[in-house]
Amino acid sequence: MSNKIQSLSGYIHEYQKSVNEPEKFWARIAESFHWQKPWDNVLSWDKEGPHVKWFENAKLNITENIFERHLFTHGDKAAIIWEPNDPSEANRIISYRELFELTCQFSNAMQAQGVQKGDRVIIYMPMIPEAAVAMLACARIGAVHSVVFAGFSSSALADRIIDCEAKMVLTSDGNFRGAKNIPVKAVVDEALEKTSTVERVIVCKRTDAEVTMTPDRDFWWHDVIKEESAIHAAESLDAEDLLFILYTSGSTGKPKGVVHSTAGYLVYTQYSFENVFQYNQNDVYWCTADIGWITGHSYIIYGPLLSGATTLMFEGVPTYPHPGRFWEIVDKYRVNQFYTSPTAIRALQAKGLEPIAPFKLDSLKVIGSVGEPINEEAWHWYHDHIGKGNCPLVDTWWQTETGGIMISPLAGITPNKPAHASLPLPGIQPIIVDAEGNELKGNNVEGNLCIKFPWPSMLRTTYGDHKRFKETYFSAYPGMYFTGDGAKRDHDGYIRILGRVDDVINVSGHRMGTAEVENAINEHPRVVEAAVVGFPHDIKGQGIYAYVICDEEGITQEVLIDEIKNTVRKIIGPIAKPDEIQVVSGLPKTRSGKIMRRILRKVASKDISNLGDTSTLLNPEIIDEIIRGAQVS
Ligand code: 7RM
Repeated sequence: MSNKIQSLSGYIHEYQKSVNEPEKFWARIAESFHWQKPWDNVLSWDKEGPHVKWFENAKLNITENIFERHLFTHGDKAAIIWEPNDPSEANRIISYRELFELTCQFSNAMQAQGVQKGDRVIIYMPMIPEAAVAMLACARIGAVHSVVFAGFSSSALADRIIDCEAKMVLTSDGNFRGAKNIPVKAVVDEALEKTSTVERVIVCKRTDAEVTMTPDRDFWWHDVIKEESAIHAAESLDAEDLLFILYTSGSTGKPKGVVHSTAGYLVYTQYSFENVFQYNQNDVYWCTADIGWITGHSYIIYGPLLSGATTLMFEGVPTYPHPGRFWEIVDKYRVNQFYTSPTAIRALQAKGLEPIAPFKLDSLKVIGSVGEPINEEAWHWYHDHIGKGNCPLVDTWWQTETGGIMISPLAGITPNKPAHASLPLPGIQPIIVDAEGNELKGNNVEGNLCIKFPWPSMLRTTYGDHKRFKETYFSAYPGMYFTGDGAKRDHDGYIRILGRVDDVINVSGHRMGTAEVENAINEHPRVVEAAVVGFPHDIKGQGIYAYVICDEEGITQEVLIDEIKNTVRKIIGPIAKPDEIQVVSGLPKTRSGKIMRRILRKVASKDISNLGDTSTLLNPEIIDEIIRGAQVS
């Protein structure tokens, strides 16, 4: 039943099998799940499309694999432990049986409100169990969920609703996050002024904030479930039916809807969860991500629940009401596997050792990192002070597009090497290529990271735009998936991720497209042109640095900069707000009109020792002005 790898030699053996006979390998892994009808074909791969199908023509429902498959053995086991933002409020512990009933009941409610198989449902909710119920109920009835991080602005929310033509929005009256009480229903109302497809809004009561309810459109969660039974037969889905859409930023244009389908995602998230974290049946597992990101989808909800695990869901933030909050929770529930971001680690590291001192942390067996490169200093701090030197640290590299963890140590099995994502999981064939696409074989090489063979949880398309999918991921190196990351294979064959090589910046583990931030800045009426780059930031990994050309007449730079920051907050959300804005009179451009970002990146990083060749610039004199401006700002 279990597909858990037990040793390094076991890993090497499995890996070999997965590369030599991928279809046979994945068929064996997939056998442990519940299929309403088996597949005809494990993999079909059309390189030209490109089109990938896994477990073709199989029928299943992912929630049957979470609930029906486990109920007899562990119906009473805790599925979700929910810890509220405020430690003085009561927690909730929800068994598999209870979660099943809540899911069925909400499935009935959504259907009664007109949602059918294939319809898109937006989930814009805080970290409360109902958000998990919302995702699972969509999956149960075959609706396609698209979770939008509840920190995004109304216009970012509207863009996503419009792109996927959502029929329903699930939200709350408000969100508690640290000391903040955020009125999210009002954000939804504002977004819906710009959209036309949403027929129903279901509002879950959380903060008791005053909200406006639009008649015939808005309904309370507790009202719509009242009359519904807790029994619901799962919809029969095709292996390749859409499970969800999740929007993510790229180097160009608006965020794109990454599409994940049912069967492959199920198989891969469960397999990778069990193996990377080496989960044992009585363990308590905690991932601190938000369900608005892929990490929340795959490793708070689907991977753990498919494994019958107890998954902890935390509503709050690391430093509220005190900087020991994470460690207090670890001790309270005796958490065994803890998975967080380098940004959280660096922020807590900056608070010193005092906040950790009151806590034992002796239940921890595995600690994990995700979302951005973890620097060696943070790695060691995490390993020594949280893992107490005896927990394997899994540095997991993966992406929204990959659906699951691709390159990572397996806890306690793969020897730990600081700041190295290390080795690919079975079934994953990463290669490092040079600019021309030649594979750089052997060790001690550095280049761009591609994946040369399909894996079950890979994205199938970008919603409504297959051409964009092909262009974004399969055109740089035809026939291969290009990740957008640079990587190095060291002398031992261990992979180290070097970060993005495209115009994507990673701020606190959140992906931002420079073009997306530039477009938001350009919305300010006084902005003539903007160029955005990333720069190294002690806590956030990268910060956002914007160079703007503005009409400054009758306004001080200070006010202008404040206004521009607010424009970005309004258009995208607080996470995209630039850390630095420098007003300039021009931008360094090549004769073909392209902004020379390399120079802007160097100046933003305060590294002007070697600006490289600037002879092709149309306006080389601008560099001195930019350097001078950067040093005073
Ligand atoms: C899971 C997630 C993806 C981008 C990716 C990388 C960066 C993620 C690591 C990492 C170094 C890691 N999905 N990234 N994990 N870089 N080491 N362990 O974060 O779609 O939001 O971001 O994040 O650049 O391309 S994501």
